[in-house]
Amino acid sequence: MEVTEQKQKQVDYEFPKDFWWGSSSSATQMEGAAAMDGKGQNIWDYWYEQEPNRFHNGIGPAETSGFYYRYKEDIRLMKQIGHNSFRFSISWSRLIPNGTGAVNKKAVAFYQNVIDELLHHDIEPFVNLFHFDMPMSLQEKGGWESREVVDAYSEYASICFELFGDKVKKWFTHNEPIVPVEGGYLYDFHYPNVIDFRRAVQVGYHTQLSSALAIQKYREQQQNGQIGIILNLTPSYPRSNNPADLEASRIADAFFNRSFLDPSVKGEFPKDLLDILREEGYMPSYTETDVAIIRTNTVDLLGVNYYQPRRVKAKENAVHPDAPFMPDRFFDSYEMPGRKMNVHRGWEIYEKGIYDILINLRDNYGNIPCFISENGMGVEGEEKFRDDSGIIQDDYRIKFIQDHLRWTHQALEEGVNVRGYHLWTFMDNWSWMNAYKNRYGFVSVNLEKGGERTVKKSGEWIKKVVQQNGF
Ligand code: BGP
Repeated sequence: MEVTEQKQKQVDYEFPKDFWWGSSSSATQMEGAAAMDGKGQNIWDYWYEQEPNRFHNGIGPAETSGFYYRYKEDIRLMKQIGHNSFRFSISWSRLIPNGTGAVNKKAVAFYQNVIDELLHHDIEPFVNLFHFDMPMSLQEKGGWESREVVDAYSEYASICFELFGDKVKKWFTHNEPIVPVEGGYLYDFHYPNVIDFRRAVQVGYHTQLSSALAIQKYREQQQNGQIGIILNLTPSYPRSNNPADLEASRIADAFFNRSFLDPSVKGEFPKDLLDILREEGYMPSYTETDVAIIRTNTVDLLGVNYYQPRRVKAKENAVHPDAPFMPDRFFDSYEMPGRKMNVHRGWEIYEKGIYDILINLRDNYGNIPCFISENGMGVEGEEKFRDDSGIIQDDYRIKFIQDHLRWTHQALEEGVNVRGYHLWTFMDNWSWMNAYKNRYGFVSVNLEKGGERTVKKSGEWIKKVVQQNGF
């Protein structure tokens, strides 16, 4: 009786038994050792060599957070703060330095050690195959624009399943596949810094095809695990219910969400997106055989990344007839007055977005098994929150997580098949052009002190949440 009362008082939001608690990360952002032990260059290593000025404070991907050397200490800390699962990615250019051909034995040993170490601590490895890091030798062959590179990826995926599939039972083909399309081929924030809608469409289509091919390979190997994809399903909220705003949001959603969500879960691209591509003359080159592969190889499991909403409105001004074709031809972004902000990162906070995504998956995507694979709060200058005892007092992050977990819990109560919550990220890491500007971790990485790890207040807090399976 007493115990029940105490439990009731402690936990207002109880999560299902076996809920996945943990965090997510990526190879380029945390391994470091970018030129060590035979790793080949990827597009980040190369781009940094060419234009170091494009990275915050000129810090490149060479020595990010040092997980390559310190993985044992880091995994111990994961255990300490209660993780039962952890997502990382394999660096394609570490495993297969030229993208195809010889496998790097030192890389095999490293990933094997990481997997063993996680399992030793009862932390389930969730392994992602591609997190923005195309091997440079394959970028030189056209990257995702090239059908040959799609085959190279499917070969790489197959090698990963053979090497690690006996122990890894959760696989992901891509993280946020729309981002390299946007960054590399539309808006100039990833290498190869192309701005060309036609090429962007080809890249997107080939990426989706590569995912389906990897799924096919995985099923052929019959390893009794699950394979999925991780998508940033940022909802597109219209400014108003005016039909022009609604239309703007529908089209933004087709370009940025349903473009990967529909083929990944349903095996087909959204009709309204295809209509636009056909009408405007931007269909990618494809074969019926490949389309059939996409149709039949859909995911078992979906990872949902959510940080902030996208708000859109109808175009304020007509587009110049000679302007190059861009998705933004159909909508403008909209800053909602009175919106709540994470002032430390300049992103809106809208917790209910996480619920809206989950309900959409329940109602329109067959209630597919899913989990929150990234959510988190970036903070610039977080060192200022370190107190005299050396701990970062990140109460704002605890509040952010609580508020998103409440909506996740609500979705669970309403029957959504949501299986877990992973924070971005375990420890502060390097982030693409922003380098170490925004900190996200449960654990701080003090760059001034040789990367010293210290658990933040949020790390202590999550430990309790996991112990109680709720808060
Ligand atoms: C997500 C990516 C992560 C990470 C995060 C934070 O979209 O999947 O890799 O970069 O964004 O980004 P930033 O450091 O730019 O705030």
